[in-house]
Amino acid sequence: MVKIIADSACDLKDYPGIGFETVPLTLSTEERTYVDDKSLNLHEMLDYFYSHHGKSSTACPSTQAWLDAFEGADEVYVVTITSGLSGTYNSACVARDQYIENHPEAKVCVVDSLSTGPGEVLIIEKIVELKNAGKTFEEVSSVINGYRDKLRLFFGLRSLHNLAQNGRVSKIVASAVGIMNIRILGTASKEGTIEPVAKCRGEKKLIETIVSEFKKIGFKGGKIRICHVENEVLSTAIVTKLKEEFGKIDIKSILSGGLCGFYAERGGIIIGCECS
Ligand code: X90
Repeated sequence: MVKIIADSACDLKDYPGIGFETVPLTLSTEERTYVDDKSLNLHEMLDYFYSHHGKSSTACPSTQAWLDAFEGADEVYVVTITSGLSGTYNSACVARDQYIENHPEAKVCVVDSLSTGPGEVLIIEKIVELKNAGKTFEEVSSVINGYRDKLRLFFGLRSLHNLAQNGRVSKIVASAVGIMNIRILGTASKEGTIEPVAKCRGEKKLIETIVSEFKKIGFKGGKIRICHVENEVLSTAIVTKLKEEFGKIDIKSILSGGLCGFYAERGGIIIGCECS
């Protein structure tokens, strides 16, 4: 049996027609823990974290959680959030080694997305496409990292509070935002870490800057996936603008899951695109 397994930072709940599962990260304060699975209520979770003034943190899936998801499969593809910001990739690799030790006939390929959310989605969709075209494990694993390297990720955030509090971005970078109406536009570096690109006053300016970044990287109309944190208005505006600029493109937008919602924060948006 073939399984495609991603951590919950991919924001997908289901992927019909293929053996797809997600393994949750968790989000905690000293008094409460949220498991980022299908049952999570994003709105309630965000309300809780905004009303909580103590420390909050996140944790990657345990090796055992990955092993439980692998169970029953003899061909596994794992897609994780960037190893530059999370221990998730590492725990998946430990699980892969253990699984192969106990199931010597099984094949497991772990892909470090060097990205999150929509970047993971593009990789998952590519694996599905290759499997549906009848590609073998060896064929898929030999091309998937090359595909990953052609992806780019951008994000527009209203606040970097949770990223800074958890040491994922420097306090100096974070202090530039949080001021009324300022949005920070950032990108994933080649190493899968956060790189600030520009500060934008208002969402109109943010959209314009996204379009000019897309032009700068030589975007030619590849696939685009977006996740938003309760900001349907912004995601719709971005979809409209990108179609206007680049013509007919395959572009889809979804609501974020818990992990990206917590870090991108309310109003935030994350955009992944193919860029060859
Ligand atoms: O292991 C853990 O506890 C998870 C830590 C994840 C930390 C960062 C998540 C970022 C999500 C923010 C904007 C996108 C930045 C992506 C750059 C590669 C969303």
